[in-house]
Amino acid sequence: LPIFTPVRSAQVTRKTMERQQLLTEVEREDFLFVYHTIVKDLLDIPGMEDMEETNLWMEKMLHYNVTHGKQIRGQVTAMAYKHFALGKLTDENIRLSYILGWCTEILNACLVVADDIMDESEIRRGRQCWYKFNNLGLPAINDAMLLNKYFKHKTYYTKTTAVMINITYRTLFGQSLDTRTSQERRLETLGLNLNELVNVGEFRRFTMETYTAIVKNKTSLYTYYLPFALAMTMAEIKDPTLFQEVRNVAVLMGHFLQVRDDFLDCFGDVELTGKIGTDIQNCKCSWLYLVAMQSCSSGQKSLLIENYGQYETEKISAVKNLYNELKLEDVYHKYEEQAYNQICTQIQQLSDGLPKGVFFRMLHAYSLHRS
Ligand code: DMA
Ligand code: MG
Ligand code: MG
Ligand code: MG
Repeated sequence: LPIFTPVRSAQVTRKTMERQQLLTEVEREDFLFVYHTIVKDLLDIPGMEDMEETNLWMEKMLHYNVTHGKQIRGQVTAMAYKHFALGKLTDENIRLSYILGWCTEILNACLVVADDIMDESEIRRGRQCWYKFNNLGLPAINDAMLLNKYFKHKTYYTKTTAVMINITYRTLFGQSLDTRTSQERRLETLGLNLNELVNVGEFRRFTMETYTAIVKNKTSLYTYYLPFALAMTMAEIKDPTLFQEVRNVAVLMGHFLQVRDDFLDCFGDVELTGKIGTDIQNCKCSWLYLVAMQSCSSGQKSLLIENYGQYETEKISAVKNLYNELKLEDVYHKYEEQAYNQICTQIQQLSDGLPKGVFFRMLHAYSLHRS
């Protein structure tokens, strides 16, 4: 089994991150080259000759949002396709799998641009969030255009499009539940007497069950299931049990990733995560908050409820201090080790037809960043 490396900011250097590559350097060059060709297609729309300046702006917008991540989803789509294609592995099919990979990256870019608006974030990947400049544009760039252009005559066209749409929907539903859960919680906190709240115990929606549903939909399916499902669909894998196995392990891996993301929102080093946390003031149904609520005294509980979901710096600090008092960093590291081992066991137990190595590499590639 791969060696377990806990996420402690001091221990994780850029070098460690660089070692966790997916495609080889040469393959990554080709992958990027394909990006430049499809961007031309996306922007070169007949009848838009009068919009040259806007086209240039769109191109800039795409580069800003699509190419600056680690491209894990896109690379995994390509790697998984190489595994599944067997006799069908031609240069042309590899190029098409790269295009599918870029579809997952463009989808991710759309999702994070919108997510940063919803979460009122300031920076992403170490740079200003896109909506701070201009929130228009990206959602108009449609994966459907790419799929239609390159895949419409392929036998697997309808299915890949359906997978893309289905998983996009699931993600938007997850984001909707995520946002509404926070909004309702905030309203409840403001509208109800504090003692009453503490006596009532948990709020209706702030439970681990809700958390699991949010995370499965907003993170796991598009991050871990989509790249494999697209590759398998392109390779015309028919066995539904294989898709189900991938889905199951994707849900576990996504949960692990989001718990880490929630942890880093508060405890992460901005230099390494490239973003500044907003979960506390945004009243997020975060793993840290749920664990804190489970393990604190009734006095600490009122303090937490009183200070959570508000913008004042002192209130945010009060929540962070309480997280420290409750030693949530240790609780997280225990969770991480146990969940990591469980995921490794699950990957080992996957059917022989599935690319275990790609799952492991993907698990490790996300050791720090999510984007
Ligand atoms: C976001 O969860 C999920 C999607 C679909 C982008 P999040 O808001 O915790 O992500 P981040 O911490 O990257 O903003
Ligand atoms: Mg966010
Ligand atoms: Mg969010
Ligand atoms: Mg987050």
